Amino acid sequence: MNPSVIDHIGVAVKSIDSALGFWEGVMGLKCHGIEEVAEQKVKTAFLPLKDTEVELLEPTQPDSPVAKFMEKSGEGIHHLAIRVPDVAAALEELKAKGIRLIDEKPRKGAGGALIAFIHPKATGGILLEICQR
Ligand code: CMX
Repeated sequence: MNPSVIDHIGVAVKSIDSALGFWEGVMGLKCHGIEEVAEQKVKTAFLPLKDTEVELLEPTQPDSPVAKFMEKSGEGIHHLAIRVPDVAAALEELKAKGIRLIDEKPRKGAGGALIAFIHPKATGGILLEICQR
């Protein structure tokens, strides 16, 4: 697997514009672009912080996974993303260990990364993303 760093922490928000008031206006982070990931029905904003980033996630549709998450848990930390050198190889390793996956194959995430999600039931309650840049 060879995990290296926490690539980003995903934070579910109702509105990226409002959330930036805090993350930029108060915390002094800088948003490096807003991108829509149509397949996931979310708009994302990345705010780099040294070797890692905060990713704000705003749902674009009521049936978005992030909208469903907020219905249940409200705004807050949604997922943790750990960087690996090879997502496909990491998925094979996880499959061989019988770990419950959400994505069986790598797919394209925001910022051109290759990503895959591991089910929270397999990780002790955290939605975990592995991410290759
Ligand atoms: N963190 C921790 N637990 C979570 C969770 C999250 N973000 N989202 C759901 N869960 C838990 C639920 O609380 C629920 O637990 P219980 O059974 O104990 O109540 C369980 O997982 C099942 O959740 P659910 O509400 O029934 O929802 P679904 O099964 O429909 O979907 C999940 C859950 C994780 C499979 C789905 O949200 C998913 O596929 N997520 C991955 C994709 C995603 O989140 N994309 C957005 C980010 C896009 C990006 O960064 O590019």
